[in-house]
Amino acid sequence: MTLQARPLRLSTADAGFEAAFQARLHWSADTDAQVEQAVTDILAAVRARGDAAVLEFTGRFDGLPADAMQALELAPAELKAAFDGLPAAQRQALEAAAARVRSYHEAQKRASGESWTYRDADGTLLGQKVTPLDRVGIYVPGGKAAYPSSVLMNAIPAHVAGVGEIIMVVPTPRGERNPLVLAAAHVAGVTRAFTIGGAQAIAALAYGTATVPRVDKITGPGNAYVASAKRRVFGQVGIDMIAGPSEILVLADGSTPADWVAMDLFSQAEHDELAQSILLCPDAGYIAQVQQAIDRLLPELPRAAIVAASLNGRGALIQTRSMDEACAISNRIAPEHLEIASAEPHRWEPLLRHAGAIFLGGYTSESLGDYCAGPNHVLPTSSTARFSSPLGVYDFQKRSSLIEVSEQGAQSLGRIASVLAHGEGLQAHARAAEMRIKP
Ligand code: HSO
Ligand code: ZN
Repeated sequence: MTLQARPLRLSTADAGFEAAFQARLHWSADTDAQVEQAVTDILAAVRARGDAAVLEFTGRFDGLPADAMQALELAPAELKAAFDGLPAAQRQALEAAAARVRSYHEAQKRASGESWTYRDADGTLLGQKVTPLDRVGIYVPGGKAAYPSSVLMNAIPAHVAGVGEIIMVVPTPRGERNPLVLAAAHVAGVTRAFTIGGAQAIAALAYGTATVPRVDKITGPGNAYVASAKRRVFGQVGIDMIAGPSEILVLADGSTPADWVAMDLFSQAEHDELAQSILLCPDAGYIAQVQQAIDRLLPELPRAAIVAASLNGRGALIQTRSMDEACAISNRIAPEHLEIASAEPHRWEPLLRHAGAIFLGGYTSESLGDYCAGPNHVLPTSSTARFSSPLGVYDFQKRSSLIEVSEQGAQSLGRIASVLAHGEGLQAHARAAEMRIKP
């Protein structure tokens, strides 16, 4: 049987457009009650019994029996050996990608990650002091979604931010280690690494055990158990975000070869049956060309079945009345990745307000952003680009306010504070301010 991928064809001029469009966008992050219960039990067990519980779950879920946690720690020398053992082309590609990701995040730090102060006319000093987190945990999925590129994207901004210790956890079911993941950890500056995963790894990082140090924040993607555990430990530790399936939206004016666009739609579809790939274009003839390219190119892909499931279940090729209308619809979708496959990308970019990352022009394949352009590939999904941002240096820093009131400042500020404190009925506040006012 030959596989077919037929994304839903819609036109904004059709009467049924709105309902069909809404139905296609809908995605629910509802978690399964069974997953929730299992995670509750795992978190409680690790909290109560530490290493012993982590070892037990790792044996049960990953088939990795060990009688001491030390057996599940990867020494820095093992990470380095994994790197040294790679073919030269892979070593060079990892290093080249890491260097670009590092310089992008260094620029990000210079632009918005530095401390600042200013002085009022009365000599009062005000400012903000930026401090890196002491210790962070990075979750790296095993198996199907083991991405060395994600190790770089999580660990490098932490390193650039100046985080003291970066603890990586990665499940290795039946002891199968992914050498590229370990090598990426070496390149990205991971401090310690453990071959543990699932909710038990999140619990170990959040609560700490005798062996796994307790971290201040946990970042990185994971399956439903990991996502649920991250939600539950939030508050005790920071978390980055809860990522949904990958998404790509291509806004096309017909000037980019249809094959390129078809392959870009495939590139996110191949991540997951639930990934979403959408094309918005005013030209019906071009949309037909993209569908033909899909038909022709799909059978060549090893992951054709996943791509077809994703495109048939969640994909869409949408004809709009104009490029302006395409931009308006894109803003409603707020996609994770937005490609402007246009001869005039800078004409449309100012109209685009909500997207995790914007790729301008026909040469800018989203795939380059996934690996090596420089910006982070951990991006807000499921419309959360309306209010959140890519993972960045700022996620590994926090800010403290700085206030130094001068003798003169204490006079004028004291009078304002005193009035407001009396208004709130807080006497001690009022007096603390008044005591510093000279009679
Ligand atoms: N596109 C993914 C990241 C990734 N792609 C890793 C390839 N490897 C984030 O949505
Ligand atoms: Zn990708």
